Amino acid sequence: MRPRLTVEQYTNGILAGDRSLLSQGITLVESTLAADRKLAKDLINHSMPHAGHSFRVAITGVPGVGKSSFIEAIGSKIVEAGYKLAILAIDPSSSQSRGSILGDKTRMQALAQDPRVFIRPSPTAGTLGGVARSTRETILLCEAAGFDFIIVETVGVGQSETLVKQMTDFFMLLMLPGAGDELQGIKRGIIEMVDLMVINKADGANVLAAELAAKEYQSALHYLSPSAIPPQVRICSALTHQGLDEIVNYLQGYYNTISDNGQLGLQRKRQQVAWMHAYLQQQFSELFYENNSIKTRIEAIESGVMEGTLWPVEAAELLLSFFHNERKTQ
Ligand SMILES: Nc1nc2c(ncn2[C@@H]2O[C@H](COP(=O)(O)OP(=O)(O)O)[C@@H](O)[C@H]2O)c(=O)[nH]1
Ligand SMILES: [Mg+2]
Repeated sequence: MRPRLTVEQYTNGILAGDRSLLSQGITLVESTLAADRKLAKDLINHSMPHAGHSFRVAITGVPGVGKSSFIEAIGSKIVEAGYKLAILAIDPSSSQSRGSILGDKTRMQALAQDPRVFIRPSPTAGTLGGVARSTRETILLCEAAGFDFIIVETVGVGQSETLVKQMTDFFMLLMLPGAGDELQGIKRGIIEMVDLMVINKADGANVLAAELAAKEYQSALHYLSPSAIPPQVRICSALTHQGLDEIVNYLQGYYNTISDNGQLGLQRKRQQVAWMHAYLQQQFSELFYENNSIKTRIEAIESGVMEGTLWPVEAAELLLSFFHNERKTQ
């Protein structure tokens, strides 16, 4: 077992901007070991008063759209603008093979050597709930360590984006130039979360297609938009850096606007409440499925549902009654 530090040692190190202790602290909050959870909770409690002072930006898009290239390119501009940048990459493929993370690390090498940048690939560890919990807590730790611009990169394939939306201030979707009407297989639910759509790879022979797509998307977004600040479309090239300065400017302007008009504060308060409910749901579900009475009966009841002798609702009610009875006798 690795030697554990005290919560004070972790907190003081993180507040002093010690990157190694920040990394260790993140490993701690990612841990699912019961022995680590208590220390992790204490660490979060100690860090919380020092967190919150950052712009949290989600960047998503299908594999190959250029997220890593884009983040490396825009990352240098963000640090040039005076920010300390943390990049958290949630990559579902990383749990199967470490290949993609290594690939990204090589590409992000230039940025990774900058002392104003902290890059952390987060293994998804199989569960979406795990992503939600440890990424939220990782954001807080990075903020406590003084990082004031946080990028959370996810692969735009579905459910993890909804979770990431709940923990960030700004949602950016990267798209490829071309076929505008079918939205490139991106789910409508994801399109509705967008604050900024960026059409990447607008270089060489792609420029015209990118401009056309931008027009189409802009009018499509216009009809979807439920947010106070209408979502925008921009085109850029992570390769030539064309369009990147404008995107950085837009992000800065957006952050200033939502900080000044109170939207940021309100949005984060709502996210805190949602976090509480998400945590409760997770705890209740654990409590239920770890209950002995449930563990011993669930298979038989599942078979009943499979065979059609029990209706799903009837089966669920039955399990709930076993659960309540067992709790009463405890
Ligand atoms: N032409 C062009 N290629 C790009 C651009 N951005 C990324 N690429 C290339 O697209 C491929 C996928 O990029 P990557 O950043 O790994 O995408 P990710 O999977 O979304 O992280 C790589 O071969 C990049 O070099 C761009 O703006 N223009
Ligand atoms: Mg990538």
